[in-house]
Amino acid sequence: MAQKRVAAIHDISCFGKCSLTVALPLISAAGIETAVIPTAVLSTHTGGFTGYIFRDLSEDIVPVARHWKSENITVDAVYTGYLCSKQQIYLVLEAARLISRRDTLLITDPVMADNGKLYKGFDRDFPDYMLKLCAAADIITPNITEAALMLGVKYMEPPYTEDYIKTLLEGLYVKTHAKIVLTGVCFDSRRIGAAVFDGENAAYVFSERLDAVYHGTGDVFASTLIAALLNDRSLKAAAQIAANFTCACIRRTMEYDADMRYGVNFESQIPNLIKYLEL
Ligand code: PXL
Repeated sequence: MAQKRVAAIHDISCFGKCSLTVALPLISAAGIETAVIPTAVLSTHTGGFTGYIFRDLSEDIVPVARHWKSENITVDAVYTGYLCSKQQIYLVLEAARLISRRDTLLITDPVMADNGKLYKGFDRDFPDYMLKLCAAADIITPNITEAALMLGVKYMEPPYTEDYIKTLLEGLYVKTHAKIVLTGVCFDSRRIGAAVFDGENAAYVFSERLDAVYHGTGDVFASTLIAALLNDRSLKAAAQIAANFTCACIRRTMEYDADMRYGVNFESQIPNLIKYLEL
């Protein structure tokens, strides 16, 4: 069988493991070719560093895809993450269209917010635009904040009720018709994980809830989910692998005095990812 290929469309944050510097090693380690379309280059991500330099690559997004198309290069999945402007939403939709076949999956992580707040640099109406991209996607992986912002529903602090989680899942399904993997779901202080919704049934996957927060764990989760999906796991099984792997990365990082802005030590856990995937 031919090797599967993903196009990862995110920024490159040169320091502070997230977006492409997470997606590329993790998906590649799982045996999947990972082509990239960088949306911007930043000296660091925007979460806690000051004075970062930023180069917008918007004008190259569609030409890269057009070139691939002229070379008959298509992909099995398009994985979109952090996008830095409303205009990039439209550019990414066009790029995805150019490099997709009928069976290509569009997986959108609507990276823009956490802990009830939009990330630095986004206008208040950015979630309305991200919702358009989610409506074109087959699978979306919002966290609770992103789901609440796209729906205009009040953000709640954890622990959650199952009613609140179902309101988010059903609301997003009505607006996107995508399968949903909602992250950051927790009903008690011991476990955290994700809700998986296909429009009919909600299933939950959990791992241990650890008392530490690091940047980029959403990208670790989504990249691992895609790595598992393209290795023929069901969405629920892929979400369980992603939850376990993300937890293992956090646990390893907690062993030393790590700066939360620097991201997690996922490199040490790559052998475990390969084991979870039975590669
Ligand atoms: O991990 C998400 C992310 C990706 N890229 C950039 C970011 C963030 C979150 O803050 O700033 C540039």
